[in-house]
Amino acid sequence: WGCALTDTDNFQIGRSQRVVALAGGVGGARLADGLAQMMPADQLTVIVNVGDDFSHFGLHISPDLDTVCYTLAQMDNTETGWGLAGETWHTLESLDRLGAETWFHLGDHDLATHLERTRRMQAGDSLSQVTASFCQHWGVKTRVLTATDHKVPTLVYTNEGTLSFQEYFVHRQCIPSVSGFRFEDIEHARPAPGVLEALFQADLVILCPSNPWVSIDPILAIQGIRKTIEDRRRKVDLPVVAVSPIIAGHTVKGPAAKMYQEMGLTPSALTVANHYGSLLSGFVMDCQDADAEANVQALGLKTLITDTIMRDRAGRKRLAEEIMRRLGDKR
Ligand code: FO1
Repeated sequence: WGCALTDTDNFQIGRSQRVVALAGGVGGARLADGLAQMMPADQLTVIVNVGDDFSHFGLHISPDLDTVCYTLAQMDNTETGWGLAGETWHTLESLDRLGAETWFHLGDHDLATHLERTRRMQAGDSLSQVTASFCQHWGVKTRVLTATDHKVPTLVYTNEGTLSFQEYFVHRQCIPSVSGFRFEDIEHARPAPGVLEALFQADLVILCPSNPWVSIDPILAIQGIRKTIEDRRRKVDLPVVAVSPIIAGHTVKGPAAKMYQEMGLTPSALTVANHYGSLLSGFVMDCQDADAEANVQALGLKTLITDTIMRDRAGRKRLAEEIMRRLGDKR
């Protein structure tokens, strides 16, 4: 599989290394967990995509927030990457008997999250407030921020019409051919409390190996977020590192490579590096893509070539340590 791994045991996190990670679903949650394993909790902030959020059975569902928090709380179902370990499905079975929609699998324990989040938001709490409270109850010490408290549902333009994200991703299993995306009402969205402050104070920003189109772009598109990162890149040479979610033309999980193909772009680590353009100072790619290193460096990027597949919690931590050690400084 991976390439010869450098030893990272002697790596010590820099004292003032405040890290901000931008994350979407499974890949993002896993690297966030790797970072959380190796950093003091008060030095790591994870900003999470909310474009996948939707209302289902009248419940406000935030899949990426739940995936990140469940993973950081070590409560996650490690096979699927989403939902809870040890889940039961009695409610779903009863819904099925009622002829209700069951394409989106809501587990009995997971339902508590959606019920309580919905109740609190209907009582006037923001998604940020609910997230902070849930993290406390789940014992998540890392700061998890919603990218925005505004509803910015991702719409997917496909050959079967414009689909909501979960309709495309789960109900249609990513089969329709994609031609574009829209983050609805994004022009009215503002960064959630703490987001810009975290970016202003960051010593390193990491774009996790999530889907660039529908997990990272929806965060960067929120007013002020991309600009703040770019300003600090220019003014204080802030290191901004992306981890390619595409390895040898494919993803470990999810439709990112298929989306690139359908958008007329070659799915590759180089394409991902170009996707983020001037935002980056560094790029992490898998050893299977080592042949593309020179082309990525030609974009002016520092590169880290390593085994980017996170097979277990130790693998997540190793990748996080390598990124911090090799690309974490301004040098
Ligand atoms: N993904 C699926 O492929 N099938 C499901 O039935 C499903 C249910 C589900 C329930 C709660 C939750 O938080 C996530 C869930 N996901 C499911 C994953 C979700 O669609 C994706 O994690 C994100 O939206 C994309 O990263």
